[in-house]
Amino acid sequence: MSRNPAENQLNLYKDCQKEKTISVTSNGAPVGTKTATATVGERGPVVLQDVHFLDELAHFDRERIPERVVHAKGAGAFGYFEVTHDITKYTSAKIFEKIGKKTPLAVRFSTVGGESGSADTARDPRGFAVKFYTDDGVWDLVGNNTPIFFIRDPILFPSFIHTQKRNPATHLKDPDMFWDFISLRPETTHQVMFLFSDRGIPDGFRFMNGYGSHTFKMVNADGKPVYCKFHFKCDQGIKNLDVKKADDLAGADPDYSIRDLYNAIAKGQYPSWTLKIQIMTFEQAEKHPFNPFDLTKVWPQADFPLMPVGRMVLDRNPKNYFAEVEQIAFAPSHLVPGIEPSPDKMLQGRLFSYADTHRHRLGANYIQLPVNCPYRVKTNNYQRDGPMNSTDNQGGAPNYYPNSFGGPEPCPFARKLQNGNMKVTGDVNRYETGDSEDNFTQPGLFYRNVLDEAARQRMVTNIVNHLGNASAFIQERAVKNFAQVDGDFGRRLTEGLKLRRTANL
Ligand code: HDE
Repeated sequence: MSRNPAENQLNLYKDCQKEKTISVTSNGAPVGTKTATATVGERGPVVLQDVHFLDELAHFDRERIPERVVHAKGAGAFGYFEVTHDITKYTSAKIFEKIGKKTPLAVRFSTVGGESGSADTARDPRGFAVKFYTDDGVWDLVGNNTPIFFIRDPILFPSFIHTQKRNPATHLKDPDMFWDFISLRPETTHQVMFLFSDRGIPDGFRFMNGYGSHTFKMVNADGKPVYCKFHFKCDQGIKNLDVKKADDLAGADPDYSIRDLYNAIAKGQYPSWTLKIQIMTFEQAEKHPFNPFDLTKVWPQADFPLMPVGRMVLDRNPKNYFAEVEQIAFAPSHLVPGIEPSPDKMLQGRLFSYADTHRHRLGANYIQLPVNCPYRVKTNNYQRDGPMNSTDNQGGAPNYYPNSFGGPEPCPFARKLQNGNMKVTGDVNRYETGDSEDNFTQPGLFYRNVLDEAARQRMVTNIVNHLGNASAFIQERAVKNFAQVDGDFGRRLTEGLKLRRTANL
């Protein structure tokens, strides 16, 4: 029987072994037996001096690190990015230095709400996180397969995520929690429609686009900034799963997407994406009819056309899942000269959250782990010590700045680019954003222009089947919001929910 590369991994490993290896203890001493504990007599008890046994259990007891609070289930892969078009007039980031330049990278795709053992085919956004190991340090673009998000103020994120997770009493997913929050925060409408459309269940990880989603800032060698958005367009084309197939797979093969990616790469069918950017000048941003830093909106491509930049290819599977995927740590704060954050409040919130969660999940020295470290540069800085420091701790170099003893000096070129003049004025306040921005114009365009009639109907059915499980007053409030997108949308939902109720009687 022919087996696919994932099924056959252990045989492939065995075939590569040239000679037998000797098993040793964690302190490197050869092990005499792996199959018997040391006991008093044949029937026990076990003696405390069997330190090898104790060490095995103690290590086993600590095998799991906390799973990611969101995006816990995912798959990783490695590859490269190659520049195909010159964008040096916008950015001096070394990764985009010249056409043909290749930069190694790591990627992690994920679902968002489910735990580490949950089904890959859930209706959920997909994480699309890319780590570029550039000549100027690590740059992480930590995006999703959607160009927008549910909320526009980061203070709402913990609550929003709680509503997508389990009810604290029942430990079940709870449609009331989900739709209560969604319907109370109408800025979620655009992303919710995307989620319940066909693209809400991509066919694995190879057939979806990726988006940096936020507005970022690019700075060129003269220090001139522009705003930009990043889009990874899938070269394989878009493929989604229909609801029935996704449900079947959730039972029959909950690891469908991980398996699909692993086998494609192992068979040499390397997936690739074309990186494109949209550019908005500061002057255009001033005049733009809506807030260009609002993450619930797209920048219309007619006004801000997509420009090709390069190609991302994934051509290597992880050699060890824990070392290279579970421990990989992406952070929007991992930026390099030439790429900076915009004022987007959501991005600003994320600048804190990721490195913070890594310090909790992996420890203060998470960046020293091989998959995370900026291995293409020498890390000379003034950070020292901390748990699990696994380097030479920068030897005898001075650990304070300024110093007179040859410690690392700041780089004038980076100074020119980083955190250049940015004029900000305004009163410090807590500005409510739920209704202050337009919540329904772009969802209306999505409903009428992006979806065709069949896709519209599928989205309505998907929403009815999910929303129908929520309390009646929440259903009503949600439909009121959707009706503001388009009257026809509201009517269809009302009708669908009515039919569903009648059928259940
Ligand atoms: Fe995340 N998000 N997020 N997120 N996110 C995490 O960081 C957070 C948001 C995204 O494969 C966490 O390392 C806040 C938008 C991806 O390892 C955490 C806010 C987008 C991944 C976190 C957001 C994302 C994460 C959990 C609102 C798309 C998985 C584990 C301000 C543009 C990365 C971790 C991987 C993971 C916080 C919103 C994408 C808790 C506070 C918007 C792809 O730090």
